[in-house]
Amino acid sequence: MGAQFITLEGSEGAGKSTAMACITAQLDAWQVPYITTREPGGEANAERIRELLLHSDHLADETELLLMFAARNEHLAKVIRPALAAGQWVVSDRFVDASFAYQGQGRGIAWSTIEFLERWVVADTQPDLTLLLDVDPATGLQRAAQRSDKDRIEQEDLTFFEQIRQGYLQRAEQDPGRIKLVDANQSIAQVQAQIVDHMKAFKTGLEP
Ligand code: Z5A
Repeated sequence: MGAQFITLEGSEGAGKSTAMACITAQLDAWQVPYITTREPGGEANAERIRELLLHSDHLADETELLLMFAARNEHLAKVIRPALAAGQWVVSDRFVDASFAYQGQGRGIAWSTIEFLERWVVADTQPDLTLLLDVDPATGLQRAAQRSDKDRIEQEDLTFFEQIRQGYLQRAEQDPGRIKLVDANQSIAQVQAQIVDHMKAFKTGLEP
């Protein structure tokens, strides 16, 4: 069983942090070597770009998209590809699907533009499994409201996060083999049970 690339996606307040803990507990149980990482960020230069992305006063939508891919390129070159090549599984909190959902559906940038960047930057380093936490945007925003300091993207309104959800669902429809939907409106225990089921099914699919 070779190293696998797993990504976690979802809109605001979907519960990614909780889900990440559940995924790593499963990997620990299987005793596979892995690293966890995140986007935007996951590498020194990419983390500096993250700062710019989340805490600048204003960014043009196109700049936002290009910075996401600039950070992703650093992340892929210095963290993701070397880890996979060394036999480590990689679990990333967000990856390229987020660009389609946020910059594509949310900001209104043509998917064909993002697909071009995806072909160039991501190339064949596509995730093997993506768990998409799908939550009703109003519920997600309510959960996230518990957080005190919202970054630039988190300050967007409900309509924006409804678009994000549609973007993610459209992506899932295009690639149902890779992107597995998790109903994140349910309780934490139920969400975790769904994640474990998807992980087990994924591993079974890898076995000879
Ligand atoms: N972004 C982008 O635009 N384009 C891109 O290409 C990429 C990213 C890669 C930073 O991401 C921003 O970058 C993000 C998208 C954009 N902006 N937004 N919005 P981030 O992943 O670092 O930030 P985040 O989206 O704000 O996620 P988060 O803080 O890591 O996690 P979360 O999923 O929103 O939620 P959480 O912290 O795990 O949970 C929120 C609360 O809900 C917490 O109190 C939990 O205990 C609670 N919770 C969780 N699950 C449940 C259930 N099932 N029931 C009840 N309560 C729950």
